Amino acid sequence: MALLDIITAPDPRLKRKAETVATVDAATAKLMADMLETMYEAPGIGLAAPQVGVSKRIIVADAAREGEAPQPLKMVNPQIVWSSDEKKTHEEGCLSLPDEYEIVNRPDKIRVQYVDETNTPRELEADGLLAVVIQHELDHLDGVLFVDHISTLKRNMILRRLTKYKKFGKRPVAVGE
Ligand code: GNR
Ligand code: NI
Repeated sequence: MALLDIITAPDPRLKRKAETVATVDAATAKLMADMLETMYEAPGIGLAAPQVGVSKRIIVADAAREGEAPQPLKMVNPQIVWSSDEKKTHEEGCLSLPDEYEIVNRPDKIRVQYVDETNTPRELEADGLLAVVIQHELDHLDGVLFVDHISTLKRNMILRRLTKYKKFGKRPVAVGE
C-alpha cells in the first residue's frame, strides 16, 4: 500500500478526459487499493484516478457515515445508465479544490454500471450522499470539477483563490481567528 499525491487546481491534468481501462489487472487493483488508502488518509469520501495523476477511468468511494462499517467501492469504467428526473442540492467539496465548498444540484438517484477489481461487471443503484459522490467522481473522469456546475462568478472566485494559494502558499489561519 502507498499514499499517492493529490493534484490541486489549477492543473491541466484535472481537465483531461480519462482513458477507458481495457482489463482490470493486478496493477489496476493495486492502484485502487492505494487510491482508497489515500482517500481515507486525506480524509475524503471519493477519489478519481486523474486526481492522482493517472488518466484512466477509475474511481473509489466510501460514503459510510462516521461510526458505520466502511463501505469501500472500487469502480473501473463507471457509466451512469439511468438518473432520476428529481434533483437534489448538496454542498460539495473536492480534495483537488482544498477548503472550497459550494452547493451543487444533481440527479437524486442514479444507476451505474462498472467493472470491479476482479474484472466482473456490476450494477449499483445509489441515492443520497453516495449518488452525489459517484457523480462527482465520474465528472473527474471527463475533466469536470464541481465548480463547473455553479455560477461563473462563484467559480472564478474559487479558482482565483486557488491560483493565489499556489503562487504564494496557503494563508495561515491564526488560532482564535
Ligand atoms: O471528500 C469529498 N467529499 C465530498 C463531499 C460532497 C460531495 C462530493 C465530495 S467528493 C470529495 C473527494 C473528492 O474530491 N473526490 O473527487
Ligand atoms: Ni473531487
